[in-house]
Amino acid sequence: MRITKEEFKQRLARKVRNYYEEEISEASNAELFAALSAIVRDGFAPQWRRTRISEKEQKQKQVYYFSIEFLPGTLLKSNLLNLGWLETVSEALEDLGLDLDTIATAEPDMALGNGGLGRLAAAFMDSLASTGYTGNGNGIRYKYGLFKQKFVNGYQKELPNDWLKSQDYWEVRRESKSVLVRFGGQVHMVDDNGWLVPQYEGEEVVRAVPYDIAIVGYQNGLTNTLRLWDAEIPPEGELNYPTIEDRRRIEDITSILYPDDSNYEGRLLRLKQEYFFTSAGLQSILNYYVKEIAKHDFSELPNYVAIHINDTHPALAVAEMMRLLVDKYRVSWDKAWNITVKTMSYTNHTIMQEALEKWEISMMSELLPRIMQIITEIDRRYVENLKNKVSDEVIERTRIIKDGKVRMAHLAIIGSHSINGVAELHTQLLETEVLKDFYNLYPERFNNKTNGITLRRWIQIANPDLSKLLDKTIGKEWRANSDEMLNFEKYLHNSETLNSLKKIKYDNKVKLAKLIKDRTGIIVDPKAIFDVQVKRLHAYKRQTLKLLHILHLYQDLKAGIDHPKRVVIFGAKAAPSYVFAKQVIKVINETANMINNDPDIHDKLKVIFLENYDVTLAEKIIPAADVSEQISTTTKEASGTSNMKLMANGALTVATMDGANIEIKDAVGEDNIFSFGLAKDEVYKYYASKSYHPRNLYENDAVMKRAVDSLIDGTIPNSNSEGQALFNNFLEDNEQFLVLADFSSYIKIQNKLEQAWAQERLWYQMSLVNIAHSERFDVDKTIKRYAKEIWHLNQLKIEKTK
Ligand code: BZD
Repeated sequence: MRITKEEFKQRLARKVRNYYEEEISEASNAELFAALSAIVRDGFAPQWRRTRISEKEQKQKQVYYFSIEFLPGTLLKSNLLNLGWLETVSEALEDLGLDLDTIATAEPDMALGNGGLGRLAAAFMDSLASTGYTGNGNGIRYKYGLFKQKFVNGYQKELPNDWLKSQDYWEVRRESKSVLVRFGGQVHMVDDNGWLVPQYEGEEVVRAVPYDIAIVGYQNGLTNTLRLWDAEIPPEGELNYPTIEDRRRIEDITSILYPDDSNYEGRLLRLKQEYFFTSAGLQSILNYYVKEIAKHDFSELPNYVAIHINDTHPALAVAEMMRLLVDKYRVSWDKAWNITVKTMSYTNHTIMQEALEKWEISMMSELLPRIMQIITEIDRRYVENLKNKVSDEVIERTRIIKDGKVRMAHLAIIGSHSINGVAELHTQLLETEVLKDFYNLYPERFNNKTNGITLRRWIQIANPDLSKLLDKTIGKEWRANSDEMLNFEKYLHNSETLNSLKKIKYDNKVKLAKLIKDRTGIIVDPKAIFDVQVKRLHAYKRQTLKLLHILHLYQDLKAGIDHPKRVVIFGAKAAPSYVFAKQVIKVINETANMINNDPDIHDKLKVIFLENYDVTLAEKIIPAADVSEQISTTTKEASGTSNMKLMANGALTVATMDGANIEIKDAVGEDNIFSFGLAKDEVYKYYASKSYHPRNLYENDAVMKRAVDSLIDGTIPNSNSEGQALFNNFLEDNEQFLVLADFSSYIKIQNKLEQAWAQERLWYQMSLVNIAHSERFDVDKTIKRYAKEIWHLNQLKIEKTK
């Protein structure tokens, strides 16, 4: 549905009058946002309805993406873009003396995720709709999103993120679709006409109420649904006379998002969350299937439904599906198992041991007694089946239940027909190292799906000037079909284009410099190299290596050795309980303070750690980056996605050969990336032989020693104990992230980068190549591979709106 400027202005005036009895000129920013988002909602409502009707009519197979995190950020501009209204609305507002960007600041950032995993889930939602598939998200409507980060004396403090405090404008409560989820109590199996059915006693009943969020496809008339579940007191009859304590206990289930990324904490409430949204989602899927598709013929289920398990948090889906099919719908175990495996697929996001979920049997039996019985039976049959086929060792290594614990990855793998990693190297490591036994058992289940990013958000919305340059050079087609971006490479020797690229980057840097000044009071020179590392704070991501480089530059400058001007920009949250990560934040903040206030340094080097990195802030930093730091210990970063966003905006990558960095290098060629560091085999050699002795490196390298010593010799004020902690960590025998092992190679590549920076034309040529080849990481390509190779979906036929 098209809209003209005049129509839009009229609608806005009407909404503001209806809602607030005001004229546009009197409305506050928040009121304008409310009115504008209501117009957008009216805009997609008809196609949302039409999509639902078409689904019922066409009965196409649908995928349900189960994820404990979704991190969409804000939705106003992306909904406008996807409706095809962005330009018109932005211009109409300008006519009225208003600014869309200002109005958009009233929208809270929907931070229902920690980092890459949650952001990927949100990108997949946008992409499924935009590529024309019917895909549904299934997750949790957390009352409090990821904490807001503040720095106090250089330390991270966490503040609650009460994002629902102002009304949420995008969700629709669908009470009629509520289901009940049961926890605890006792189960007894009783005979009912020859069928053993569970009888529950003393269990806690929780009502799961869905809130649906529209996911508007990119100018294709399709609108999908992201369904987030809220935990509420059950209706009377299930729980009579609830006390305040009952209410609190139930509401707690969906109260907070666990702020741990790449780490596992075996807490009861987390297990409750996992079962809550998994059970609610599956019940509602099967309700729909029974009503709309095939009554009670479940053998057809895999032809209509695909369920994706995003990391192991929803892995209970395997057991819950069995429970529903066997107990509720009375399908035989063998049939039900066959249906379950054909329906489920699973993505692994990490090879780090500390992130792999393992639940105590005792905890699971108490909270989910029937589910624990079912998992025990799945495990028993698994062992039974493999006896005499493979060695007992392999069985013991791969079975679900081991040493009093339920291994969730094993449940997901045994219960799925597809298991994928998120970048080529990562999948290869799953096959050859981490899940080797499973790969030998089920090689056909393993496949790679390299991650992707929504170019719509990261170029079209975040970088409008670059978008216009692409339109002007290669035409507008790239906006719908990213293959076209490769044509940008034809402009490699076109001076006008290179100059435009330079100007666009400069203008974006001026804007970011202003934001930095507003937020920190620090003035940075937009002519300096903007060197960016934005991602969660984690030892394996090695913000520490960047810190050592900063200290090295500082000492050089103090000693009169010159370097090009550089502004190092960090954005990173640490898990509240992750002591080392918080120590790193403190040391970086104190280092920044020291350098930024040193009159000898002036503006040759600035270090900016921006608070509260989130999707909204990313949209401002990424278009202004010259350099993208992707420096994780090789083998540790499953894929990375900020690497893709930054290259798409023309930043040049400094990269270890880890995760998707390898594929970026492959796409742009080795002359257009700065790669360094240990190779995979060298890393594994260190691990296997336990022969990494960083102290030797440190004693024999004066440059390294000078940087590392500055952590403990009083150079950096106010951070003695934290500096000491970092120092000790770097020098520990067999330190697992190999920071010092990569130090000198990192310094060398940074020197090479400085030389490239001096050759301006060459720099922007490299930048141009990176932009052109970012098409390879378009999430729509990723999603089409999932749709074809894992979920076996067809596109929904829907009339394109006029
Ligand atoms: O997933 C990340 C990986 O570290 C990245 O390499 C990868 O690009 C993305 C997307 O595939 N993993 C996470 O973000 N993990 C978590 O956020 C997480 C959250 C809760 C518990 C465990 C892990």
